[in-house]
Amino acid sequence: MWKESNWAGWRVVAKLDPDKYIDAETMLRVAGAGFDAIMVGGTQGITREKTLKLLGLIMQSGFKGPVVQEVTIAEVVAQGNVQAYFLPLVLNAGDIMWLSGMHHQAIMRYGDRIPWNITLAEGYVICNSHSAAGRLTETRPVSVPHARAYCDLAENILGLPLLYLEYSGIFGDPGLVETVARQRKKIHLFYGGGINSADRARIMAALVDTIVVGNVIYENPASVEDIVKAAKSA
Ligand code: 1GP
Repeated sequence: MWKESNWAGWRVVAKLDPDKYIDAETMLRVAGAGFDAIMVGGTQGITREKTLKLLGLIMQSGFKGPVVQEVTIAEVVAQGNVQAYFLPLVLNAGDIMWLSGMHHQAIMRYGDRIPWNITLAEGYVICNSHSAAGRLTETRPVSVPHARAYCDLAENILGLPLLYLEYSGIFGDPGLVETVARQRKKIHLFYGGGINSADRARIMAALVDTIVVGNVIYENPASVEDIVKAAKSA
């Protein structure tokens, strides 16, 4: 497992999608905005070529922090080009492939070559069932009691280091996020979804350990510095 000291202090992370076009100016803006890390990953249209191209752009941008890959397809692993691999286990997946099946297959195939010391398992709860990830993994809507139970499952049964509340594309329910945050003992909480303003960043960053910022980087790059500042001061 990738050592906690490498990532537990992150407050705000940029998530860049290999399937989305990013221009050099935006990339420079992201590099200088103060993000604690860049996570590369997405749900649709992910290929090795696109992933390596994006990693090349990040390298050219001069970003100083860690760059990690969230692996959703075992065949697309950016060997040697990232500091760590984040492996999502979708706890509320309707299709067990996304909970453990893909992981099992990948280990069967690449077991000897997996650098476990730089991998990190993430318990994912996909709260937006209409998002691309929600549709792909066949999740159902998540109520507050369900979210609490998934947190218990992640922390007390599976012993995962990290739980990611994923609203991808929409701003989540701060009540649900707060309930999970209050109930957990020590599992690290990521929140992602719909953070497109400093206010939203402040609200969620006050509740969780780390917020993840995605779409707004492409839709309104001029706002990222304020979002990062807000997250860090929350
Ligand atoms: C997506 O959680 C991230 O995986 C961020 O979501 O794109 O809605 O910011 P947004």
